[in-house]
Amino acid sequence: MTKRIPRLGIGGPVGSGKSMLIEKIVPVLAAKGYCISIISNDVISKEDADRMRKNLATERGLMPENLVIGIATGGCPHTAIREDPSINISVIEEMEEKHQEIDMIIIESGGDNITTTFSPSLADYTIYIIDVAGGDKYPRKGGLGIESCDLLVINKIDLAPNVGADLKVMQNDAVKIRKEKPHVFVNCKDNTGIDNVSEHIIRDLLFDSIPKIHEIKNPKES
Ligand SMILES: Nc1nc2c(ncn2[C@@H]2O[C@H](COP(=O)(O)OP(=O)(O)OP(=O)(O)O)[C@@H](O)[C@H]2O)c(=O)[nH]1
Ligand SMILES: [Mg+2]
Repeated sequence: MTKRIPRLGIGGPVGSGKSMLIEKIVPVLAAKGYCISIISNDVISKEDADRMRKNLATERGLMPENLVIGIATGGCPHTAIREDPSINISVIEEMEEKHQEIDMIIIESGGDNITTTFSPSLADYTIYIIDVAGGDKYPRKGGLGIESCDLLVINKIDLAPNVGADLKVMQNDAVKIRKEKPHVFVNCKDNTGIDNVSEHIIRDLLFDSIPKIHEIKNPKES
């Protein structure tokens, strides 16, 4: 009997940093011995999958090349991860048949709107990633993606001064709208917050104990 491999869904608006977040968390998880597979959805290209395969597999050997798969959905990104996730599920089932050594499958959604969510039949744990360049109003405007995901990532905090985004406002609004559910501030360029995101995944999706769980704090918390 094949085991069900844990599935992490990553969604968010176009260009918010979904692929770059994956490129940052995979090395952390690979260093801890996890075997990761990536499925990257896009509307008409497989560019992100090709880029991640090159960066993570071909050049750094962090995973086998055949464990990075691109899907060109041809339609609305949320359709392929929520209304009819059958293409993704059939790819995952094939991976489960052939590669029982995989510890986790990451599914990147195509860039979409703030109501994007994953079907529970596709993803077991979900991250929604926004970036500060959209303005500090973003968390309080809500939307199913922001409200219902297991972990909200607020990315590109290095750009906050350039766009006049107040991270404290974003933090307060994220707490208000998500109640006790967590959020993490991230800068994918310098790895701020990446260990924190990885710890959430290891603890809450893979259910592994981390030898030393740091207190989970956001960078701008005083
Ligand atoms: N300054 C800054 N740029 C970032 C950060 N994270 C990602 N970027 C840049 O943002 C752009 C988009 O990043 P991607 O990872 O391709 O975003 P994406 O969400 O996968 O994009 P789509 O899949 O096309 O929707 C790239 O040029 C990245 O280099 C960050 O933390 N800070
Ligand atoms: Mg991408």
